[in-house]
Amino acid sequence: STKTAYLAFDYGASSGRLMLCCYDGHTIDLEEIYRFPNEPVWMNGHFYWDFPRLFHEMKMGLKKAASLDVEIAGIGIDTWGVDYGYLDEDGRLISNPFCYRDPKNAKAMDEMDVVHPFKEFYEIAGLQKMDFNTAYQVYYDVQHRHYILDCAKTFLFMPDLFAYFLTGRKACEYSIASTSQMLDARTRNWSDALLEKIGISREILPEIVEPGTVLGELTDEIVEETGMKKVPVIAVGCHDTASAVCAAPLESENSVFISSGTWSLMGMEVREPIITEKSLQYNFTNEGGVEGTIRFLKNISGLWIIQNLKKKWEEKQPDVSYMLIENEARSAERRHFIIDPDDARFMAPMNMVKEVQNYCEEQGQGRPETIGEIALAVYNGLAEKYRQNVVDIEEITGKTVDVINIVGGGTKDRLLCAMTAASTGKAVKVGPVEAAVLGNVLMQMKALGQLKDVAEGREIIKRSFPIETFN
Ligand code: LRH
Repeated sequence: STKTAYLAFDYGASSGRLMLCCYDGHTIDLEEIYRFPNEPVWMNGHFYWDFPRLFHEMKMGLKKAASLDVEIAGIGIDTWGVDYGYLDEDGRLISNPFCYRDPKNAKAMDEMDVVHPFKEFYEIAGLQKMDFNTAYQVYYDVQHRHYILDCAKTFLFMPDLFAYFLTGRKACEYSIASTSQMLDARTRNWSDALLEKIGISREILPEIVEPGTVLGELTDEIVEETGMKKVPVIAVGCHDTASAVCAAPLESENSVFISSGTWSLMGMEVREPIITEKSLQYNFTNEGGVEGTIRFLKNISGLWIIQNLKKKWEEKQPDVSYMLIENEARSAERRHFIIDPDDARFMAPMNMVKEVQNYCEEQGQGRPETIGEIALAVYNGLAEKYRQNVVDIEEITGKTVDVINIVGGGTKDRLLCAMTAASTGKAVKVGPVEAAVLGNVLMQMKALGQLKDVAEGREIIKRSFPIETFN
């Protein structure tokens, strides 16, 4: 017999996956049917995403799905935030999108700061100051690559680009657009005042659609090429973090989430943006969520540093696994090392091992030497960030945090989960691992009338996946 299923594409900064998700009226189950690497390409001083390859992989995934004995009800796409591309008048992609770790961003931010103080942006967009915010990247295009804007007819974010090439529909989904620093956080629409400061024309910005909007069906060409049926593509919470928070089994208004992966996105789900002197001072962000929510959070560099340490260690010791790193950190001899994971030097260094060692030495901590000591410096740094963040959230919102829900791939790091409970003194609930994919599916189900709302979806998640508590 055939089962009804949903396809969720989840693109992360180092790999992408296609998951097949089946709902039987009670629980959801997931199966990874296709996975591929996503490596930014360093070329002549810039980092680019290899968009045509990523789109090719998308079609390979669809081919695989078409070969299975399942009825596909919908397709959803979520990706990392902020990055984008331009289409020309014939709908062709003008240039490969830059990767958010591109070094031009820091320069662009400094340039824009001189002309337009950050505060003017914060008051409207309510976004944390990060040099990769789309606004700075677009400012760079305006100042240094104007030839691209001269022939650009449409601006789209990453997930919107994929959806466009699958369906022909040009739209910007709200949650991904909310990472741009080009929206008014209160009206949830493009801010003319900010667009003017950046110098981008409103005309190339498409309409903003809510998570849960059916964008359209696969084009005939895609149907022909992949063997899929004419399945609808749905704008879900297209920002991976929006999808992850959508699936986080938050139990009260006092719950804090950490969407843990390459980044740690830590904050609260609230009804209205919080844009105050304090939130500005503490550098908190207001991103858009599903069902009209605001994700009031802080971007903290997450397991990125550990991922890059692992890559470096693997060069000499191919059997270095995350498990080994965790165990080494647990039993490290000297335990005082600590870094600031958000220091810009850890954004894209040539040698992460040396970067961590040098940081500790420069800070007068001595030099961590073993895998365990170096990894522990990072874990201590993250746990300290989480602790401080809880204090800041409580001060800004006036709420007392009861539980921290950790979701996403980073939940597999049990040392980090345990250290989070220890450093914050809060109860920590862990799971599900596949939060972004699940949030993606919930919004498809909602769009197709299979689900009343996210609250009901979160109940399904609690029934379907184990949630573990760390005290
Ligand atoms: C996490 C994430 C995060 C930021 C960063 C660029 O994958 O989406 O929320 O936006 O990537």
